[in-house]
Amino acid sequence: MSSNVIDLRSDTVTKPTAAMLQAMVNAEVGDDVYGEDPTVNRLEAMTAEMLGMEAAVFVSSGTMGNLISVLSHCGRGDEMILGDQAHIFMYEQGGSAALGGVHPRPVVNQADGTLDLEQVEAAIRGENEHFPITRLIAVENTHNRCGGRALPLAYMDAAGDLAHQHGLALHVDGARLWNAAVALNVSPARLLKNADSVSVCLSKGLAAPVGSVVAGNKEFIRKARRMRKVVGGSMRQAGVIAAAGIVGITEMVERLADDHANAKQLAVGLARLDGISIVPATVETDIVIFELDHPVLTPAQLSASLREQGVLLNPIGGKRLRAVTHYHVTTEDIQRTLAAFERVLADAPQGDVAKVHTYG
Ligand code: TLP
Repeated sequence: MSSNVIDLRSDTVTKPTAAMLQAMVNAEVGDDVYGEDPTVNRLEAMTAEMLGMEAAVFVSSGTMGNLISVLSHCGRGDEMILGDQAHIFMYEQGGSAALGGVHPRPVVNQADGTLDLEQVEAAIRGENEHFPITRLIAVENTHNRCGGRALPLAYMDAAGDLAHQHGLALHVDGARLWNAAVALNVSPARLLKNADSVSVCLSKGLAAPVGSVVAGNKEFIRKARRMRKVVGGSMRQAGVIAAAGIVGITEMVERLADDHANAKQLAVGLARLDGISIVPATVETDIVIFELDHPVLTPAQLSASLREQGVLLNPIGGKRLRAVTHYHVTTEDIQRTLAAFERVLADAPQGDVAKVHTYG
């Protein structure tokens, strides 16, 4: 991306750091299907330790991490309870249903990204031949579509307790668990104390080019490795990319606090603009979701006009748009972004909606 474009579409757009590129060049590699890639082995061991889990497996993406986790917990016809705004439910092509026959049971996500645990408990199936068998509860931390909210420690503990009381497993879509840990000032391992599995991404805020890690107990990871193989996800000299992941988990976690501060600054600035609504206090990490309430401009038009000003961000349905801060976004970029918003909103026609909608 040219240095004067501010790309707020996602933290997935981050490019590897110089240290990552160096580590990739120097990576010791081997055939990982034989368990012989020392760099992959190191990434898996280090990540498992950071997450307080017995074992881990390196996968190509967050989507694959969630998929093989769900397929390792659930068989065909089993049910998984998850949020109606969960990435697994919204954005993964229903892969666990399509490929694994796992039945999703969505519960409405609350604004803070949590699921009401009473509703979750009510959704757990009793013994009855009409019903699928509930096996899994999945939560997302931080919660993407709920604006990057960090699910609090007490909630994570309670969700695990509830799952275990009913003989279920708790999976955490921790694509941005690192952000949650930094925002809550608690270790990732502590956040996951009651979780049975987690998928964490290396390729979002941590800026590694590729990859996610799934962690859990040894037996779960044994199954997850099998599932990775069946979905075609086993890699060979993957140490080349794992090396960047190691730099990510060792050097790039603490700095996420800078992304959070920039996101907050963006939210505070946006809240001052007519036609934009957002409550800055709800911005806890790197994701800023706001609503456009303008007589004429649609989110798609706002996004297109901002693009002309060198600012990229995504409409995400209804009146909502999403901006995500990351390693390549500076505090000065936030000021430039806010200035671009001001220009676009000032230039937008203020005509009445009825007239605009009469043609076409
Ligand atoms: N999310 C992407 C898009 O798919 C929406 C983004 O730009 O935020 N879990 C969560 C919570 C995610 O936000 C994502 C990516 C994933 C899983 C999937 O990760 P990848 O893209 O590596 O498959």
